[in-house]
Amino acid sequence: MGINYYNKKVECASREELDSIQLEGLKRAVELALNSDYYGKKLPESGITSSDDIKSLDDLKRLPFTKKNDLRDSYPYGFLAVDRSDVVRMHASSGTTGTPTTIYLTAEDLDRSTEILCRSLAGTGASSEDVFQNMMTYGLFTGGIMLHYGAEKLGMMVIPVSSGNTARQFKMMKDFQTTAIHATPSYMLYLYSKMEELGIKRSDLALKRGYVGAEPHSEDVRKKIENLWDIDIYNCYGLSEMNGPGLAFECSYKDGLHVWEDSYIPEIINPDTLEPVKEGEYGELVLTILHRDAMPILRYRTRDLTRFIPGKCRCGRLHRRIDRIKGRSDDMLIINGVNVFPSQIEEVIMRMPEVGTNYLIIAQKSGPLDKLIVKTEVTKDVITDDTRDLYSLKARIAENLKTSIFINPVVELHEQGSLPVSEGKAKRVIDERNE
Ligand code: DLL
Repeated sequence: MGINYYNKKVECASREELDSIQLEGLKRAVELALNSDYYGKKLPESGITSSDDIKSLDDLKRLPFTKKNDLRDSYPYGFLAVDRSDVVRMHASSGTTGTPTTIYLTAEDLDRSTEILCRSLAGTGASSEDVFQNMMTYGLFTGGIMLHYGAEKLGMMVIPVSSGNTARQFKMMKDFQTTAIHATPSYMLYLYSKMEELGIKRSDLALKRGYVGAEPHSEDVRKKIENLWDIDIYNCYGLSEMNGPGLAFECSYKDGLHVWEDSYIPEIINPDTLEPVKEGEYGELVLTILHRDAMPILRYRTRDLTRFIPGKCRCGRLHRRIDRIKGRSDDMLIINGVNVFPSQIEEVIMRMPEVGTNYLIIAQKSGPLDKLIVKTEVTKDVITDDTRDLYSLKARIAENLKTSIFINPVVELHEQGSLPVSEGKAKRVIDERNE
């Protein structure tokens, strides 16, 4: 397999080189952070008054964690570390409730962020030969415009179509012979389910690869998308507080997501004890951004659950890899006392060929007990006149789920295309118990 680098020097840096880049970056981030109202007060409480207090990477542990609420409470400018006039871009989180969290970038910050996206895309084999259709929402959300910049700088021809309008997406894919797509995994599945209805044949399209992110998805969903579309799918992770997509990205080996360690320091902690977990164990990802002068954030608790993948990747990059996000520490459902992650349910159902491209998980109260309802779409050929087939499929799905999550769910089967779809991130879990 050919390996493509965009910035070989940094991508193939040795561990010692990466450690030294990180130490310099951390010192710089701390120095700048002290200029902000928030860290100007917060860091001295931990005995940090200048970057000279950071002598080794071990000193990271002396820094306080930062949480989403800290960002909210300091809205709008409490984390700003440079003059407002040096800021060229802001973004805001996609949160639907309360005060948004915002980020700021200088022109240099934006260049650095764009550069790591070039590395991420090039690492999957993308080049100026590609026509890149960006189906992520443009606007305050980082998903659209940030990856747009990376793709454009790499020389891909970018179609900034944004999300939604499935018929137009297909028209552009066909007319411009799009070779690469960026979309949520749920939208990639939805798009496929609409292809026939919109009169498009796979052979009309030139698609080769897709970048998916912005929402949790299992390995089985990746395989499903790859098989349906007959393309390569790469996982792209990020969050708005850390400049959005691509802070961790799969290379052509698709064996975990490399975190660009010259720009971020990743830690994985036990969310209860706040101590690091053992190498290879799951915990909460904590990130420190090193290359954003306008707004450093130190030790940000992402709430995302993952683990470091031990060992080295075959691609030669030593930037550590995280596993695909298993879920968020705050999206776990507790059903009659049993912890269930939506990702466990997805894994089971998406492995079954009869299951279609969309599903919905609902938790309800049933008297004093909890009830878990799993609604899944099924493929067209499953719907026959013989209801016995449907009963047996329902029973098999319930049985498979029971084996994995230790709970007996109520399974409902729905026709392809009948469950709700959202334009941005899929909303697949509805907890009606507290409404
Ligand atoms: O979703 C940034 C992004 C855009 C990433 C496009 C990738 C592609 P937020 O709206 O702030 O930013 O949401 C961040 O989405 O904390 C995760 O819980 C989840 N998430 C993002 N990417 C992945 C992924 C963008 N590849 C939150 N796998 C994060 C699983 C993901 N979850």
